[in-house]
Amino acid sequence: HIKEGCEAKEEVPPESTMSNMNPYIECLNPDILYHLALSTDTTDFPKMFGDVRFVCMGGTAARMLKFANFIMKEIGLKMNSGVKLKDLAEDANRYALYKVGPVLCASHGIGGPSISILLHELIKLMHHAKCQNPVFFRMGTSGGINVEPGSVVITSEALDGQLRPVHEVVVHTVPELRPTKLDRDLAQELKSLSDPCHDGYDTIIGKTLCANDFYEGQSRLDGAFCSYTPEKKKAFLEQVAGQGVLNMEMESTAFAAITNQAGIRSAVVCVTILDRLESDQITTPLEILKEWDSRPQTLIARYMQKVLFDI
Ligand code: R2B
Ligand code: URA
Repeated sequence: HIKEGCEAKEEVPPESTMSNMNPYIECLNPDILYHLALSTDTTDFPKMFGDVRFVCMGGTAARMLKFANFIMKEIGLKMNSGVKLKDLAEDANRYALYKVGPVLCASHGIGGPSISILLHELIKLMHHAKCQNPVFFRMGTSGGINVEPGSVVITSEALDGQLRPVHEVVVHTVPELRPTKLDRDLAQELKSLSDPCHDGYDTIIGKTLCANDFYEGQSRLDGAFCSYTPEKKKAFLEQVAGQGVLNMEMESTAFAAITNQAGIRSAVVCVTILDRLESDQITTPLEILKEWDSRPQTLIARYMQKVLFDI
């Protein structure tokens, strides 16, 4: 018989902090995260992913492997140095997934549909792992508008191709418009960690236009087809620049809307690799592009170091 007030406290792990989760997930036994080749019956999610505090996403597997190795050094997981990182989703052959201590790194491919599938599965992963308040980042490349190439843009607001701050999901033939809300404080905090004089490039906050295509969707004149004139292109770019749009890419609305729906703090940080008022083709040498590619990574690493080590 245990005396009142002396009961041994059982350690019950808290539930995940994800909001608005699909109630039917609880009926799945197992839940198969098909595109990550992970399943709740073969992986102990709380044990393997329960300590994740940051989820970083970028377009390609190579960029995310580079980032995972970089962050391993930056957050001082020295015991792992020399260890080859394993792609935890390699069996599915779709996205790459690397874990470095509290940082999960995933490649998302190109466009809204691709990042949307990954986000569904990563948010379920967070939920099954009972993760607490993870912060999500998208780090990528973009086309700048009237912005010096090589600058870093932190997105204040993600707009779709119709300049609406929404991500459209068609459900049963009906378009549902989900708000693309990003965390303002996180964007400001990231910007405060930039140092233009020392970095040698600018880091600016502004709106991002998210297109469903790289060519006509971004008013390029170099696609296989083109249904407008150079004058119309110029007028369009100047119009969106006038509305505060600094860059164009292809995933920010889905990323912002889906993380917002799950109650996850998130930020989009993209380097601009050309000025779309000057050109459409990307002629910058690969070596320079590689260096530019690492700029969003550097900023996000500074943020993680600050949060983890309070420096
Ligand atoms: C930026 O670059 C890719 C297209 O080249 C796309 O994923 C994006 O958002
Ligand atoms: N990514 C895009 O989507 N557009 C660009 O112009 C460059 C990178």
